[in-house]
Amino acid sequence: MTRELRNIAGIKQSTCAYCGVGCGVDIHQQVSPESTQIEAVSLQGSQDHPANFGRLCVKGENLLATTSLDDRLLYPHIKNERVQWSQAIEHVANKFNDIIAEHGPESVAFYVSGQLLTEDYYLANKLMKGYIGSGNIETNSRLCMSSAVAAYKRAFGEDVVPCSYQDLEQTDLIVLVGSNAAWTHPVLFQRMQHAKQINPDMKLVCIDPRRTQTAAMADLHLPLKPGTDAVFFNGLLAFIAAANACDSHFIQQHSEGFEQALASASSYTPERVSQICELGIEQLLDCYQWFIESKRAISFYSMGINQSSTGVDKCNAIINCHLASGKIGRPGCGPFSITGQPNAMGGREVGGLANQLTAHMDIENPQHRQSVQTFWQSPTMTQQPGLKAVDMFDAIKDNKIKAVWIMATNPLVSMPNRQVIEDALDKCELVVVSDCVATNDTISKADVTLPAAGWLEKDGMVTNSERLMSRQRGIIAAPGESKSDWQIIAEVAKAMGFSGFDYASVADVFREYAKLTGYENNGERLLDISALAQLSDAEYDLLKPVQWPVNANYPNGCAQVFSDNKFSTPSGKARFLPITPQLPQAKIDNDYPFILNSGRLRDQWHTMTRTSRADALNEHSPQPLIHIHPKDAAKQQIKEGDYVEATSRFGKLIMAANITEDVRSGEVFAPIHWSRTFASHGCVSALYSSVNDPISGQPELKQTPVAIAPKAYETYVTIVAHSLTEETDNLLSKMIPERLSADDFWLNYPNRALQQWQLAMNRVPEDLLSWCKTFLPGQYRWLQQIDNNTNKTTLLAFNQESLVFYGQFSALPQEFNRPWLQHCFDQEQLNSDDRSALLTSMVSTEFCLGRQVCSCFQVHQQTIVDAIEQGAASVTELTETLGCGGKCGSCKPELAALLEHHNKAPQQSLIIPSKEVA
Ligand SMILES: Nc1nc2c(c(=O)[nH]1)N[C@H]1C(S)=C(S)[C@@H](COP(=O)(O)OP(=O)(O)OC[C@H]3O[C@@H](n4cnc5c(=O)[nH]c(N)nc54)[C@H](O)[C@@H]3O)O[C@H]1N2
Ligand SMILES: Nc1nc2c(c(=O)[nH]1)N[C@H]1C(S)=C(S)[C@@H](COP(=O)(O)OP(=O)(O)OC[C@H]3O[C@@H](n4cnc5c(=O)[nH]c(N)nc54)[C@H](O)[C@@H]3O)O[C@H]1N2
Ligand code: SF4
Ligand SMILES: [Mo]
Repeated sequence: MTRELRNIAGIKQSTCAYCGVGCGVDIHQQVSPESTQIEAVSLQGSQDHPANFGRLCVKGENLLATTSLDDRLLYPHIKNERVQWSQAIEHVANKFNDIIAEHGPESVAFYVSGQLLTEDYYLANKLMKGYIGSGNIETNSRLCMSSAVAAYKRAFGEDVVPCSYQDLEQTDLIVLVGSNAAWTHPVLFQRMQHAKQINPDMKLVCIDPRRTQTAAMADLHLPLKPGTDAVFFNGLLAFIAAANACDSHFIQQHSEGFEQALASASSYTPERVSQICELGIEQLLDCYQWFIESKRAISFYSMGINQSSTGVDKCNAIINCHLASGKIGRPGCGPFSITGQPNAMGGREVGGLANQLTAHMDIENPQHRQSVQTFWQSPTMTQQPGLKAVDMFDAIKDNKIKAVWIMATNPLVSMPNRQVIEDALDKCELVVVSDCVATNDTISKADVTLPAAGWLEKDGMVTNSERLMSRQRGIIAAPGESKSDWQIIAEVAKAMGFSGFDYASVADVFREYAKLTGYENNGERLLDISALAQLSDAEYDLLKPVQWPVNANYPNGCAQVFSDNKFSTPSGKARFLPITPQLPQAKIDNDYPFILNSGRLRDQWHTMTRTSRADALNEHSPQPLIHIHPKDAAKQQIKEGDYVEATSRFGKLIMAANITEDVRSGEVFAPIHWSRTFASHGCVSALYSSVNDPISGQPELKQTPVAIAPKAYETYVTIVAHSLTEETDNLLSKMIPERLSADDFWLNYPNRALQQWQLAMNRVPEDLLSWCKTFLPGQYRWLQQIDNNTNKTTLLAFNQESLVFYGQFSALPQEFNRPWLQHCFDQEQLNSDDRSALLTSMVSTEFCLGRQVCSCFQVHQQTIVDAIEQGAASVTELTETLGCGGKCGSCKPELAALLEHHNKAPQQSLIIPSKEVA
């Protein structure tokens, strides 16, 4: 086996911290001349990493900026008091032990994350299931992958992703379902684009109610009615059968349940599907026809499928079509569930979900429980699955669970129905949070905070969407007293009195896990990496990316699983599932007549704890916008840029309106990234109910009924201030939210050099100058300009001649020109033209460039439009002229959309515009 990794002096390879694509990154390191510590100087995509072959998206390109020490959690704290590690560990261990002694093992829980590394995850699971003896270890992957996991298990007998990225280059058709890969898995999307260039006959279909950038780049966009995907795929199954396009040999020899599945699907004629899904019949038939005509096809699905109260059925409806047409187990084929988090897959392997054991063993199988207990030589073993995420937080709220340890996730923001989560954490006797940052919403509820080493500082394994295991490498020293999660877990376990947690290194933990995958496996489970159980520390350190299984049969890993058509079910056959499609439980009515959809933006990651640190990533979508169809906006009397309040039965949000035909009428969309840390009313998940899939427990996070209305305030305020000192920064962040009433609005734009706030209030401060001065105590020169015509007051403060504070109060919402203000603050002596322009809000036109489209080269929309008008006719020409799209390529879909919008077809591909459906 070749395990040698290129380890050129000065360059070390690691894996990107973000999405499940799992791109390799080469880090250029050097010894810092000042501190003599190793520092990372620059980074680039690894040319030889099979996930990306050198490519990175914009988030990956900006990874190094996220390792700054601003707002890092550096020391352990109990009740906000800094303590020694020994005190913190003892406190957590004693409290867990006391609560378990009094109330039993089910009274405690861990809530962990697909952003832990495999070794961290493995130990957390081992401690809870085999030592504490409860199944109550749950993970944010419940919100993300659990429907896909359950469906694979139902169909294949095991949670095995049957595809590899190289399949994307060897296929004739990719159907993206509920995936905005252009933004969420950009490097894979670029691979698809590249494959299309090589094979112009290859087709991309995008099934998404919204016209996303992915949809805009597809050959066919099917903007189906939200939640009707199972109808669509039942229809496809019936169509395959009716067209005699079944693979009868596969069905007969290698599968079971076809007849029943077809019986459930046969009434879904194309006409009926077109009616229920609200799709044009021609478009629908095009897609169905392409599927049966294509020798090879991949369904590439993600959150639009999984985050549903019937997500498991939807996944199986997709899998059924692949089984029926024999499009599985061979190159270029398969139902490809794409993972979100960098190590969601690793979590699935080690049994991070409450209803799993470890190494794909079954928690409800007594033999498997015995095997794992024997292997661990552990004192106990949970006899039952633990509580799934929604039930777990309910149990905390009901005081059944009295201690919870949250690692690497921010559930107050990401779980549905925030009020329940907030109540639960308020009531819980002990909330421990391990995180890298000092501030996030969940940390505000913690009794104990434990500083975790983060990306680039910690070592371990991650598995990407195609079962490829890659090393994340600790290259720089962990700051302050932060430690790797596996070390923290092992220390708490030992302090609780358990043996079995003495590991000399992270490689030691990995070897144990690798060995367990082969233990009493007997070929029953494909997840077998036992060939890696003997790695020396040095070999582990140099391990090259490898796809599991990695065992005696596949010593170098295996890209194509199921090529022998043997599945992990008792019969060895794949299973069809009969699917009866259900609509979302979220139903509109007169009070809540719109469906709120939620999802991701290109340059932000989840609750922004990482991406907000990289200024380059904060310009593409600086504020959260709620997308509303023009018809609905007219009906609700909402204009572009108005503040809009969206209210559900569970919560409300306030965001500015973006009126666009990209969403269907009747549906609004909001991004998931803003939390209470960055905005007063930006938390979208708060509006969702706890309704979840009865099999997987995955919450219905794509549909919730809402009412929308414009929201007017007495006064709209912009505040921009220099980050003069930590004190002035803290003053603003603390005082602004405190000064405002619960109904007022505030938004804090992340930026490292400038504090930037937008407020909207119902009470106008009597004396604006004194109001502003309280944010900036000290000797500054203040200027005030009142414009009675426009009802605007502008206040400036200067330190000598340099601008340190800008405040504007207005009776109407104001455009906030960030590049212009930045330009003014950047001057050591503010020139007089800029000063009067600031006082009169006459923004110099050179700064009126619209949104930043390309984050790598900071190219704004107007510049691109100008270039198009001057003749640039393709993405390549735009790149040649302006640079945009020439580095990471994440903005290419937007460039193509701008070209299309300005009447220049971006490529030969036929783009069918989204059809508006009443
Ligand atoms: N930039 C960025 N990339 C990320 C992340 C991030 O935070 N930021 N997070 C990562 C993670 S953890 C995940 S899980 C992935 C998620 O990756 P994706 O699943 O691609 O992302 P989402 O934006 O959540 O949702 C995808 C699409 O589902 C659509 N949708 C909504 N309802 C339906 C429906 O009923 N049917 C269909 N067919 N589609 C529907 C939405 O309109 C949306 O465009 O992204 C990963 N990559
Ligand atoms: N409405 C709605 N809600 C959603 C979704 C949606 O589409 N719509 N998507 C859901 C999905 S798919 C997901 S994956 C979740 C994501 O939601 P979360 O997982 O809650 O969001 P993150 O911001 O990624 O939180 C990760 C936390 O871990 C910390 N962290 C990073 N690295 C480490 C580490 O090495 N160790 C430790 N201890 N901490 C670390 C970060 O600072 C951060 O605070 O949101 C879910 N919620
Ligand atoms: S696609 Fe982007 S975010 Fe995902 S792993 Fe690659 S570089 Fe990181
Ligand atoms: Mo996710």
